[in-house]
Amino acid sequence: MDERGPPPPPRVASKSGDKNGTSASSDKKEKKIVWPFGRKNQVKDRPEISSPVDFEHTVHVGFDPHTGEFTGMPEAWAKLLLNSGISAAEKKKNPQGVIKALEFYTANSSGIGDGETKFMTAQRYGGAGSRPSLSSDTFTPLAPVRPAPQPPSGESPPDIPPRPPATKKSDGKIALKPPIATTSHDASSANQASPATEQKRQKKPKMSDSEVIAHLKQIVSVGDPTRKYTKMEKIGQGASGTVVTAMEISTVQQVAIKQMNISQQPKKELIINEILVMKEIKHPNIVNYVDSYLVGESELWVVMEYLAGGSLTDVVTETCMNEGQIAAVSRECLQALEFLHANQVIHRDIKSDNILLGMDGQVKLTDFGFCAQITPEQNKRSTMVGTPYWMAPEVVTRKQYGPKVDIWSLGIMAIEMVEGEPPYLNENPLRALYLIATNGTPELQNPEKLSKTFKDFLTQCLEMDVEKRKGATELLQHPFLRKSAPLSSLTPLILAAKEMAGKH
Ligand code: G5X
Repeated sequence: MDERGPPPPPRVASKSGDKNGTSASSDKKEKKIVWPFGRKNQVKDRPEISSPVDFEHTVHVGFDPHTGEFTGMPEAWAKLLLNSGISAAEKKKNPQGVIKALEFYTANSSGIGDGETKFMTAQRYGGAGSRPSLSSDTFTPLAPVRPAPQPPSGESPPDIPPRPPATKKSDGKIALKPPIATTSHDASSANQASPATEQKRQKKPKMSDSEVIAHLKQIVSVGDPTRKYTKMEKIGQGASGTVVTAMEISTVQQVAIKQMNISQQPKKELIINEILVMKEIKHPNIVNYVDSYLVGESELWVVMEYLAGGSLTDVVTETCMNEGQIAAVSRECLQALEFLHANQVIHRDIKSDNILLGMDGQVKLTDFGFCAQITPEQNKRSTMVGTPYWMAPEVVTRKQYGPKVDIWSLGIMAIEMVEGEPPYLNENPLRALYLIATNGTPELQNPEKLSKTFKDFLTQCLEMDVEKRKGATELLQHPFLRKSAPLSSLTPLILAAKEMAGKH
């Protein structure tokens, strides 16, 4: 039953080889190179640079395969690139990937979509980045990275192995501001991205505070929630607001309340969307919407059920899960996704931070702040939304995408459950984006430690070809899920994670 072995050594591709990303040796292990931009041909070692690509007309950035230099690159981009740790060989291998990563990165940080960090739990995104370089003028950010690893502090509940610090190490690194949502035009016809088209795309007029409030007035409850709820205690804080626990006076039930300042929301449509969608949705694997209120001049409070077990992030960073437990969590998440996708909702920010646990092992998907409602006619989106490390390649490379982006992210989350963190978390964020776009399906640190059926499950989730990637319903039939342990087997993990957290 116990499959947790010793700590896996660092990942070759993203961690050990090239920690600072300055040497050119980092691509030696990358065998599977997929050209993610339209044509699906394999790129060999020898760079095969096709110059007449669309974006050249708009961006005017060229690449000279002989010098290995980009031409006509904006100074800000050149600066970022210089510090990115993307090697010369990598530039040659996938110059378009570099451009895509830069487009993505700058679009998400320099005001185009304006920075929208939303809620993130302080537990995970604690420390300040220690990597220098990226905080240039052009880069606003940069926030949240995981907290510094703690030395193993001895005893933890009997049979729960603490996650060894080696695999927890992701401190002091600069991470992309988690979740981002930039362009406002979903399903826009523009598939080619460039600073030029990007500017155009987002010309869609933003909703003003008063428009948003007028709209919200029609959907929220009337009244003063401070008369209904008491004992508010903060449990989370992010750029877009605060999450508190509270007690409903009439029922003595505990709830969670997400308190958002409307004027500080970069994408105000999304908060309306979150309420409209969640009002309609009820599922045992989804955190239940309870109520919402306008409070004071411009605050929106969203009341929801409270889960006391904390997030799956706490568990994956502090403990080692076995395959039975991973299968159980995966199944519960897939049930949520099957339901959402059947109801034409894409979550778009699946990651362990957004999986909440009940003390007896319930698993519930939360934070629909970035979800999208699709229709049969408009079933594709192109907004860049999500958290980079979990993003499907089709999102990073800015193609049109659908519900299967959630399946990819679930695959990345399954890697979190194995390794404690998503691939490339320690990379310079620009390089991480490049690697997602270039490498496609990430490699495991210690594949030999996983069962064949689990690896197959991961392969199905992390399939580059969206058409071939399985949907939630199909994946629920996967043999790996038959390994599921009872949900009650999660309780010791939750307790162990809480205990560990108490020590640091
Ligand atoms: N333990 C919940 C949310 C869910 C559907 C509309 C966002 C946090 C944090 C957060 C902690 C909770 C909630 C309940 C626990 C959050 C949301 C959401 C919705 C209905 C609202 C953030 N960042 N929680 N129990 N934690 O710390 O989209």
